[in-house]
Amino acid sequence: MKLDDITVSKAIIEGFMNDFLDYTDMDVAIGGGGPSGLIAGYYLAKAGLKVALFEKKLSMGGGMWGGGMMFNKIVVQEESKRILDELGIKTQKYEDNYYVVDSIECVSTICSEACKAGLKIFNLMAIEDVMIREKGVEGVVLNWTAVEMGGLHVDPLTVRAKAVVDATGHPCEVVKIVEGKMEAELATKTGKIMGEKSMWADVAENTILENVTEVYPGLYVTGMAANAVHGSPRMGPIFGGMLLSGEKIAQMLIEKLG
Ligand code: 48F
Repeated sequence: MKLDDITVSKAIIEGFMNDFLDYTDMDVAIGGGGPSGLIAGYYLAKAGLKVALFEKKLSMGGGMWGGGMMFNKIVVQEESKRILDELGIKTQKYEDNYYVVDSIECVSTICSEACKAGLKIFNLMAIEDVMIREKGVEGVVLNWTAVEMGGLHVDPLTVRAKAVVDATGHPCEVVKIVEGKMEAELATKTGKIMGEKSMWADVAENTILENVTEVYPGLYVTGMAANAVHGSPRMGPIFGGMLLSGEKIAQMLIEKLG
């Protein structure tokens, strides 16, 4: 078959533009493609909601690829193992309640299953602002990561969503944007971002599910962002809370949005 480079270009441009246009309006916009954002996207898409995930880096997976201190294994506890079983990810029992998982298999499979379920992923794009209207947060403002990296003065574009999920991990970037711009208080004990506390897996993993909340009308937190916003500890390379909090935010939004 004779190949034409221009046809290759046109196929890519048209394919991307069709997707991007389609997702100027959606049910749920997720910021961050770490484990919590991907799991949230998987369950939301599986339930038939129109959901896109915006990840500022080239690849999905956030802090999961690197395991613990670059040993590419992660640990999950019994309570979350069923999610990995559902996705067909191998777990190896260590002792008691602990299972060891290959972080590469884990990230790549979650990502693949989420895409197959219907999650639309846009990588290399960052949420740099939010659209706030009468009801609260009603969309996100996007720009290419390269614009920020290059220090270029380029205006962003806005897309509409019925709900926005901050899954940006430790920096809780989307909530930080809202906190910085609004006089209204966040739905936390102090009305502000409380900040994550020092590593304590037991407390962190046991408080994360109650931290999965709507922190401002239309804006929800999951994953490490939930613990950072509500002032709970970090947990390091144990990932059950990330999986379960992704599942929980999906359940909340499926119930709310139908
Ligand atoms: O940090 P990350 O993996 O978040 P998570 O899902 O999981 C946390 C764990 O990895 C680990 C932990 C677990 O035990 O403590 O740290 O809560 O993934 C967050 C993703 O969000 C992206 C970032 O590149 C990363 O891949 N991100 C951050 N800011 C933005 C963003 C932004 N403004 N727009 C889009 N993506």
